Formats: sequence, C-alpha cells, structure tokens
Amino acid sequence: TGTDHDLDELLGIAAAAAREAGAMLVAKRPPRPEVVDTKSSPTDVVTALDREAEELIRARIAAARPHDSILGEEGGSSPGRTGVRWVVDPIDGTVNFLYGLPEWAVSVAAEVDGEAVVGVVDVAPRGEVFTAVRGRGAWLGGERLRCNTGVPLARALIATGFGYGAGRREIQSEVLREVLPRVRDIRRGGSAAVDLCSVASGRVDGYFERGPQRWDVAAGGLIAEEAGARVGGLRGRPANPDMTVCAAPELFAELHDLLVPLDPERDA
Ligand code: 2AM
Ligand code: CA
Ligand code: CA
Ligand code: CA
Repeated sequence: TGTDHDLDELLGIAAAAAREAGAMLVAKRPPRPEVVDTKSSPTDVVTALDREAEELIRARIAAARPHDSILGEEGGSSPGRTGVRWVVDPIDGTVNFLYGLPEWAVSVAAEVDGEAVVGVVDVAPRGEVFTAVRGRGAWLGGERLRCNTGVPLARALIATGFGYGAGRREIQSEVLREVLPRVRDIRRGGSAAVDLCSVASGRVDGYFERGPQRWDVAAGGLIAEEAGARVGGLRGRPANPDMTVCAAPELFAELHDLLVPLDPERDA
C-alpha cells in the first residue's frame, strides 16, 4: 500500500510539522505550565500548549494537503477524500512536559488505507528526531536503527506505561507484580511514542502497555517495525487500544505469552 502516494512528500510534511511544533513547545514551555483541562482522570492532563501544537500541525498539513483526513488527540477527526489520514499526538508525555522531564515527543504519522506508511517522533527536549518510511527502514537522524535481538525475557529491559483512566491503577499494579520478577528490570518513561522509539534503537528490549490510542502508537509503531520489531496486541489483535506489545519477534512471543493470562478482558 501507499504506492499511489509520494511517501517522500508525506515524510517531508510530517517531519517539518513535527519539528516546527517541537521547537515551538521547547521555546514556549513556561517553567510551570498550567493544566487547563483533565480528561479520563486527574492524571490525564492537557495544557494550552498541547492544543496550540496540534493546531499548528493541523494547519501545516492542511496547507500542504487540504484533502487528507486528520485525526489528532486534542482536535479529533476531520474527514478527507484522498485515502491519506494523518495521526497526530502534539505532545506524547504531557505529564513529563508539565514537570520539565525531558521525555516527551511530538508524534506525526501518515496512514494510507489505515496502515502507517510514514512516522516521525520528534523528542524535542533531547533534540532527537526518529523517522520511518514503510519498507525503507527506521532512522535516528542519519543512523539506521535495529532493535535488539536474541534477548530472553529474563534478561530483557522492558519499558511500560500506565495509561490514564479512572480505575486502571489496580489492574496495572497486578500486571506489574507478575512481570517485574520475570524480567531484567522495568522502565516507565511516560511517553508511549518514545518507548517505541527506544525499542527501535535498542535502548530497551521491549515494551508493553494497555490502552494506548492510535495517536500514541501510529508513528512509533512504524519506527519500531522498520527497526525489526514486531508490534501487536494479544492473541493476534491489533496493537491498540488493548494490550500493545513491541519487541523483536522471539521476545515478543515470550512477552505475549506472559501477558495473555494477565490480560483480563475488562475495559478498565
Ligand atoms: P499523553 O501524554 O499524550 O496523554 C503514559 O502511560 C502514556 O499513555 C502516554 O503516552 C500518554 O499520552 C498515554 N495516555 C494518556 N492518556 C491515556 C488514556 N486515557 N488511555 C491510554 N493511554 C493514555
Ligand atoms: Ca493526553
Ligand atoms: Ca499520547
Ligand atoms: Ca498527547
């Protein structure tokens, strides 16, 4: 898929929009950003800059390709008629952004027929831009990325996230209780997009999280896949919004099998 569209054009638009938004966020972030809204739980916060960054990205995409569809975390869905849909998370890791921790990113993906073909994750506070084009590999600047392979679960460093939402903490701690003794260690970075890029670049061996949205994983998931990782849900389901797992294929299988019995098919 994607052959009818100019992927270089889509990558150029995604990278320019993500970088402009990332630079704006770094420049405008006040010492103590104000929480202007909360969503699913008091932990699930929004700042004015989440909205401003998304508006900037939407404006740049619409100027370049006015007939594409756009889905963004803060602005929702706008229809199109080209078969291209942009998936935007203006700040992934808003809690880190709020506190001044340097682990948040601008995530922009382009999908054709529902499949990500271009992904850009701009980890602006670290000055790192991860990119991928379907079939052409994943890159950190000029460096081609390969995920770690041959790591058994017991020696795997595993990133995870605890997605927000009322009533989810109890289940998350039950899952962690089972996983923690079976892996090398756990990292909880706070940005799903950055976690997926960390798998791609071998900074962790794998990642799992229950409940990410499409905008959390569209770009980072393609970057991880293009670095050789497998990205998916449990029992062959898609990577979101249920449990999302990412690792080299052998580790994916081990992590998957550990998580299946721990995954209560509950909504929380
Ligand atoms: P955000 O910073 O864009 O809100 C934290 O574990 C990760 O989960 C972040 O990537 C965060 O994205 C995301 N997240 C936020 N709210 C969520 C929700 N209600 N459900 C699932 N994931 C969420
Ligand atoms: Ca959010
Ligand atoms: Ca997000
Ligand atoms: Ca966000």
